[in-house]
Amino acid sequence: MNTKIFQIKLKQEILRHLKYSLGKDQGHSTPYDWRMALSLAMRDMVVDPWFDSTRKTYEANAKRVYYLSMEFLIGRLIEDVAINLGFEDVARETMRELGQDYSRIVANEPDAALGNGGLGRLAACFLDSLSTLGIPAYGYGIRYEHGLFEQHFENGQQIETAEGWLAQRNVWEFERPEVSYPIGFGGHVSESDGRTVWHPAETVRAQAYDAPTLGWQAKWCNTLRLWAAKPTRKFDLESFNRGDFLGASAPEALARTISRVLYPDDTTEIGKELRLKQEYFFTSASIQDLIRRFLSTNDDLRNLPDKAAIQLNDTHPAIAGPELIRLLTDVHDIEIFEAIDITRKCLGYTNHTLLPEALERWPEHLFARILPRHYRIIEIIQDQHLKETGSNIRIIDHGNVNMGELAFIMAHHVNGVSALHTELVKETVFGDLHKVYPKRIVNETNGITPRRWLYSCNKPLRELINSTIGTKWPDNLERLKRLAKHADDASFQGEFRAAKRQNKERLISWLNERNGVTFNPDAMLDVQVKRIHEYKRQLMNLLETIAYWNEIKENPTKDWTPRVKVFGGKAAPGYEVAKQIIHLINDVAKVINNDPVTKDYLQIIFPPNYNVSMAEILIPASDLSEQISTAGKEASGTGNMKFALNGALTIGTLDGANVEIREHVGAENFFLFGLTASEVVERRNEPDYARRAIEASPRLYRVLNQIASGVFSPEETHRYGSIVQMMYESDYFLVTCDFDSYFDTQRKVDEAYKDTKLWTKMAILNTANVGWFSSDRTIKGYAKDIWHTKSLY
Ligand code: 4GP
Repeated sequence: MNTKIFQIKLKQEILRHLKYSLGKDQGHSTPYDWRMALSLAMRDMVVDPWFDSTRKTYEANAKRVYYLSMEFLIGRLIEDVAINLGFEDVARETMRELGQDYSRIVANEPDAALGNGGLGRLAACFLDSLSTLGIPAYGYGIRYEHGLFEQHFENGQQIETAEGWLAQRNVWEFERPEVSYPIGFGGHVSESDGRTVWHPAETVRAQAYDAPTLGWQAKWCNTLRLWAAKPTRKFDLESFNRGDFLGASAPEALARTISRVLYPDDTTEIGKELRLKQEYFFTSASIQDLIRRFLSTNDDLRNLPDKAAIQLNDTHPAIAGPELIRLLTDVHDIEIFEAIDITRKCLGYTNHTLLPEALERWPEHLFARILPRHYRIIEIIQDQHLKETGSNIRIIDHGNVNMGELAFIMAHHVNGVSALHTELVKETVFGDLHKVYPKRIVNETNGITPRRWLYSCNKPLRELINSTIGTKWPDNLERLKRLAKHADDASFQGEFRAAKRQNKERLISWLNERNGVTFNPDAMLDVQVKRIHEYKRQLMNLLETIAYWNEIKENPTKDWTPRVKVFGGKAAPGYEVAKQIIHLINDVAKVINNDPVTKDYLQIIFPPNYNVSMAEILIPASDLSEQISTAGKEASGTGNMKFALNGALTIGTLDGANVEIREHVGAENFFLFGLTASEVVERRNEPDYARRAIEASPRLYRVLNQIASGVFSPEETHRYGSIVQMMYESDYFLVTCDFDSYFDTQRKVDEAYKDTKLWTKMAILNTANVGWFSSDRTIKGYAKDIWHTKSLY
């Protein structure tokens, strides 16, 4: 369609929605109304590609991917949809004609934050790639009323408040009251006439809400189907008439509890029962739904594996195995061992972490009480596994039901998310099972969608790339390699730097407006954004910052490289050490940012409430990417890929996907430091390794003393005593052992930054060489190795 005509049509549609969908007069419309009207007009344009894709899938009776995930960290959608439809400029211009500022309207959209971090964002990138590649797929998850908590700082400490994305209408979704399934909990199991029957004590309904997920250039569109919990009995009129108003609404309130909040990860003190119910709730609904879809065009459930590839995003939906077996046997009369076999052919399982505390285990008594039928099925799966393999690895062990073992035993493939992580999965968490099933574990290194993480979030660089190598790269990211030959070219370098500068200026005005903070755009922007966790070592970054501050103070006239250190991230509400680290960062920032001697060289910024939208502003502006986890602990990382793609250099350990990023960009374009995964394991066996490392490092010793003596917390000198003590006495994540190597490497970073030409060349070579980390490549890997699905166009 000609752009002008398109613009006229879009304008008409926006005005029509304003009037007829929102009931608003143009003269009295608020920015909210305009955003809704624009979004609804855009949503209409997605419906045809969506229907076409569904129709083609049914016509081909094609195999579908079902991606089951407790988390989808989606972020905002207006821009995403606009770029996929190819009408970003039209939308901007149309809004301008209507007297509205498109950028402001877009920025008003709340983030759909239905996830905690990497795992949830990966699921969102995968939806994007599945649609871009034309692979029929459903994302299945929970429509939480409250997404990830909002973070505020009060006196430097994290305060959490409930997030409320659904307080405003979620325009992208279609409510499906007619698609709902009963989900049972508790009760007992009986046998009659050779049939096993589960009689749940409590039942809720899972009701579907569908959001179309559009691919690049709108060639394909899949569905994200999220389940909301509803009561089976709406309202207790009898109680109401008796005057018991609260009691009358109890069934609804109780049912809704299940889809009310996203659990923050990393905590152990969770409402275990509710979390287990959440997992079963969305998994059961999804399995019932995919069986119904299969049976609408096929008759024999024995063929389900030809039509359904079910991917478990971590163990959270691991109950899918027993649930599918239950439905196949109890409802569809398939013999149980055959049902186990069919189920295994459908399931794949992705592991995302080696942290032992993150591997889900349910107390046996709790599990058996909530899911008595599944408990029995798991006993049968376990018996079969023990008999057939001679292995002694049990699913039910020491009073726990181990979801990792269950997922492993019930999946035809198990994958890790980076080459190193996959090897460690084979050696550690699933070492014994790997020996029994040596072909089961495969690697699928993570990826990121270049549509959101470059094309949309970094317009200056996008334009430069387009004008240098053409416009075919967003769905073929390895084409960025063509930039490499311009890496030394002075004029290209100048434009590359100008793009970075524009992004920094955008960040400055955003920070200024939001937090009243600004920074020197010539300074190196050094960024660590991710969940706050001891293994990610924000603490080491901070200790190094203090050491650098000390050096500058001692010799203030030296030619220091100015740095702005940005931290961003949330700590799980129950994770005390992580919360203390946040407090310490804010305390240190207060002192350093007010030091007149160092202020031209060093600044710390910690904007609260890091989320997807903040990442989209921060990452394109960054010069240095901090990927400094203890080797062997970060399964992959995906932030590392986003930074490199946007031309930031990495300072990092040989951990997760850093290893592969370094291979792709070249060792000379990556700042490596620290112990390797195997050295970490060895070092932990050495007696008193932390104390010895501190004693060997006068710099570190001094920094720890400063913290311990209250330099950064004069009002409460012992505030961080326990952190310092932990550094001396345990330091499980080896901050002390890697500190000197990290500090020295940071000084090499300083030197490199001074050499503008060299730095720019390295940055260009990062962008040029990380095309392999597109999630399109990752999804092609899953499709070929695990799902055996094809693109339908
Ligand atoms: C994360 C891992 O910590 C991260 O390394 C990885 O890139 C990401 O999954 C995606 O695979 N894990 C989680 C989690 O977010 O909740 O376990």
